[in-house]
Amino acid sequence: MSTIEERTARGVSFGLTEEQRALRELAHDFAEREIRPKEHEYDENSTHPADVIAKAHELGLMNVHIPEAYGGLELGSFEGMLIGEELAWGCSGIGSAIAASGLGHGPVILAGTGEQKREWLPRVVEEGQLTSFALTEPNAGSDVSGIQTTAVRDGDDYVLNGSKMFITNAGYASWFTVFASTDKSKGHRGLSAFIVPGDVDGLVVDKHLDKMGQRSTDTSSLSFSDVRIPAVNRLGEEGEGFKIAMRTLDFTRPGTAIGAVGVARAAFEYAAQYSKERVQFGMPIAMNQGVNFLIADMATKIEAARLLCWQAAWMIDQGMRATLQSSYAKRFAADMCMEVTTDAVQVFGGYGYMKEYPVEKLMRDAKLFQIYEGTSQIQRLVIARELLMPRA
Ligand code: COS
Repeated sequence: MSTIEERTARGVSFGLTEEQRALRELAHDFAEREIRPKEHEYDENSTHPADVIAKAHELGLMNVHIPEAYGGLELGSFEGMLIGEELAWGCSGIGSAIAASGLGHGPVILAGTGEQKREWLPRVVEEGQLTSFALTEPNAGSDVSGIQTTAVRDGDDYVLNGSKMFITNAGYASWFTVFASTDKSKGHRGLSAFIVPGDVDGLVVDKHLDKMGQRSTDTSSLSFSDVRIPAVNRLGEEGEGFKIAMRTLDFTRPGTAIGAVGVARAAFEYAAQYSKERVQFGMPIAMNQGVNFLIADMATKIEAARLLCWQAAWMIDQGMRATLQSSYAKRFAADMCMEVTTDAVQVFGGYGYMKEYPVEKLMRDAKLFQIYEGTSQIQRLVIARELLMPRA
């Protein structure tokens, strides 16, 4: 038998260090004080939470993976889990607005040259610039290789034409990572990634989209008409865009999955509390097995999803390839969140269906986890391929 210390030294431990506990507490207090009081108003009006984002930036709760060399905190993926769960527990619309900037500049951290990192990352740290990940198009969602936006080389520049859809924070981003085709005949091997400043001529944020849930995250469509950017803004070589996108998503999917855990936990807490207060047939409904088994299942699923997220994050922090584990986490946590929030509405009965009670919003917010950053079906596709036809 090994001692706890020995097991920890080998790298298997569910305990948090003092610093990790303090970080989680900081994020939780922030969610309670700054996010929860605004979540309903911002959801109702679909307000971009600029004030909350500014405070999160000030406290060091966003853009946390930027390396120290560029002014960042260089926190691990695991630390991102601790923050992400709490912010989404506060409100996943506001939490996503904060987290999505990490997706926007993730490709620069992963694939940028030293010069590109020096140019673009310190602005995020010092000025709190928001960044945005422009991959999806009206006709290319799950099928990334079907991207139709083009980038044509013209001397020392590229000229971009096309459109993007469902782009998070697009209306407020200072710059974008944009994926475009530099050679349509090559399919996914013809895609390339570019850093595109938000104020460049020909780039238009077309429309703020009116969503069912996570309404305080801005989601907009974009169009590019002869947008000219210098060739030095290309990330990686021509044709490497698809792999840059996939590697970015491998890193960010556990971060999205942990948001689902935060939402489910909020729903569970409301439902558990309500089940102890609501009296029917002369006793709290929590005394009914039909209800308390629901509560037990909700809690169990939340724990399981968190562990999958932590596992994927731990692997990423060890420098291991975590495509399979990221998709396990994203698939399970997103579907779990939909189930748990639906059950929370059930525990509240008729009241749960009313906007006046908190679980209605959580159920709307939950749905998006099954769609963005790869649908639950795409996660299953990745899982099946990784298990049955593993890449070298
Ligand atoms: N890391 C590195 N390389 C990867 C990779 C990964 N995670 N996944 C795939 N690749 C490589 C493959 O090895 C293959 O390489 P070669 O060109 O050398 O053969 C190439 O990329 C193409 O891979 P694949 O054949 O699997 O591509 P598909 O077109 O079948 O698409 C899916 C793969 C469906 C998984 C991909 O398009 C996807 O993730 N879609 C969902 C997109 C998404 O999440 N959108 C949300 C936008 S952000 S809100």
